[in-house]
Amino acid sequence: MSSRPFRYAIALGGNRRTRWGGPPATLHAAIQILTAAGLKIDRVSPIVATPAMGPAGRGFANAALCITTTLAPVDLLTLLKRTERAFGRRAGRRWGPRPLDLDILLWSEGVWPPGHARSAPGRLQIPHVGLASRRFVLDPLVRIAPDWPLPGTRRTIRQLHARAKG
Ligand code: A4P
Ligand code: MG
Repeated sequence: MSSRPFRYAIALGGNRRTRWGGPPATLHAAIQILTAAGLKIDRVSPIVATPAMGPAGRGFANAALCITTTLAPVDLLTLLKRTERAFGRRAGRRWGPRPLDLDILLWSEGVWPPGHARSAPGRLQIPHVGLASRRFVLDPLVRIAPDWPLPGTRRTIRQLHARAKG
């Protein structure tokens, strides 16, 4: 593991009650638990209510974070998956209802895996594949990282947000 600090943008989403409360309270609790796990939380977006995209049913709460950590991408993903499980997330239908979804959107070093535009299906890929087109990701992210450029393009999050369909 590297000791160099990296910056990441992370997406949070959920549309099920947990023992912490409804989706917004659950996202607040998740941010506290990620802080306790050692991530330095630099910026927190507002928590927004969004209509479900796809077959997930009821509406979601979504948010985004900018963080700093020495964890490499795969180690950060392990921490995020462990946190999802602590909130009752179970492997199941892809895109199904979920108490907590934590996705890595961006990191300071550009793309992951390094030097590859695409990784194998199901394997970690940064930027997240849905980042550029999803309003429920871009709406919170533009509030905290408008000038972050999408690797491999000249476009910023602000520009992607302006182009994303409603
Ligand atoms: N994976 C690959 N790249 C990444 C990354 N950058 N960050 C892999 C996190 N994980 C990544 O993820 C499936 C696999 O993607 C994992 O093995 C991981 O290694 P998952 O979280 O287990 O499954 P998922 O959440 O069902 O898939 P995914 O792709 O995360 O779903 P999405 O794209 O997050 O969509 N509507 C609203 N309004 N708000 C939402 O938040 N979310 C979804 C789920 C659908 N509709 C929604 C929302
Ligand atoms: Mg996910």
